[in-house]
Amino acid sequence: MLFSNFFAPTSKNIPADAKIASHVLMLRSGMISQTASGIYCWLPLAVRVMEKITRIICEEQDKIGAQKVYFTTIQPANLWVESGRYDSYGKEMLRIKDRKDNDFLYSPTNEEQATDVFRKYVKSYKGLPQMFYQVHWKFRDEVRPRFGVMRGREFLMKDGYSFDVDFAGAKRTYDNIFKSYVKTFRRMGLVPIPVQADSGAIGGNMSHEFQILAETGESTLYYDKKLLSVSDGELMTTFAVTDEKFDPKTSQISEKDLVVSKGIEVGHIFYFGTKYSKSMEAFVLNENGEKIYPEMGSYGIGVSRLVAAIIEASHDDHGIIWPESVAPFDLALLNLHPRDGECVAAAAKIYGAFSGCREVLYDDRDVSVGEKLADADLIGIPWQVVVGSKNIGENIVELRNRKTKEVIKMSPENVIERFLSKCCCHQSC
Ligand code: P5A
Repeated sequence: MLFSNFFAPTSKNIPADAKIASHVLMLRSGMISQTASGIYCWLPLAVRVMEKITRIICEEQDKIGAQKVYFTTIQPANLWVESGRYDSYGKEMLRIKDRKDNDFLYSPTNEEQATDVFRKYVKSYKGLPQMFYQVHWKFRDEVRPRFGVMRGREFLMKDGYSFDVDFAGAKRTYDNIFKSYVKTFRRMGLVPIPVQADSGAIGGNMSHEFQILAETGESTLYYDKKLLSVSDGELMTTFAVTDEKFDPKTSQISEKDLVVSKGIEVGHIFYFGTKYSKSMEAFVLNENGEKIYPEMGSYGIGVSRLVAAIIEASHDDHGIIWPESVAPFDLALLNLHPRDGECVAAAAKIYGAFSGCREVLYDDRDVSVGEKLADADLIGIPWQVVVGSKNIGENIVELRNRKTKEVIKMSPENVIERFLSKCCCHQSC
């Protein structure tokens, strides 16, 4: 992609309500554009990141047998009347009427709809277990939308719903999801802290939040410092709670191991038994022809929030530092002197060699060296290949690491070789 054609409207005028790094950096780098309070358009850089995040999530979901669907963003109100949540959900729900005066709503979550699809088609215990997930937009009319996409009103969520024949099955599913979430967040370069949580409006009696540590987080976490070094299996039993639940008198964490930090909730999982299957009469028949109500759970990841959360966890004074797995591009190619024929030829050669194999943002703009370097640091692509007049006479370019700031001088051919040897796209490269 040529930067001169790329729609990343970088900006220096940041509104005063942008108070945290991720909000400021997303606006400065032209990732998002606000359209109303808590409602944002997602521009190309942000979409590239969100799609990488989505892909990691979907791969990990598919591995544990969850099946991707699309429920709808608009639901009929009667499903929520059946579950009893139509009134209790309150003002966070955006209520809509169609032309025939029927009541609808914009999905804040989809437990009812998942239960409805299930009950229409699964009639026997042989159809269990079952697990669906989607990555879809939600709307919650939050009292205080803030911090940009971190707490939006419209936001993208991965939401999953499981149906099991009994508690033992539901617990197995819950544990599998738990482990899969740990892997999912780690693949994004994050350190997830699972926290025992309340289940709030979703209901139920077993629930974990997945938090990542960040000074700007809205949650206060109390956790055992062992959490940062235990194995994935032990994570579930090592102790962490949010402030609402922390009581120093009954705490299982010894004083010397206790750490108090701020966190961002990037995921939340719930086991709620037969709450929805019973209220919505979603039952199957067992071997003896008796009714059983499936044991359910629901599992959420804040996909759009993750874009901001990853920035909170990984940035410096100059801008964003994307982990490679979610970076909008693999490489930033900076031609510092676009009027110098040798530089143009070298940059074109490198760009051409990666075509179709590596995602490269080629800064071919006729702007100052300072602006190019500053924009590259702001946008935060993990590797920068810098082509400049001084070095190119000796057939040298600089490979810079955005995170470590390490600079390695090498020939354009070596840069090409280095990145293509990691390539697994099965093309002719
Ligand atoms: C679980 C899946 C649920 O809605 N129902 C379906 C359950 N859980 S949750 O905790 O309410 O939300 C799941 C994750 O979505 C993110 N999130 C948000 N992101 C941005 N803006 C918001 N206003 C917002 N609300 C929730 C969080 O990451 C949360 O963990």
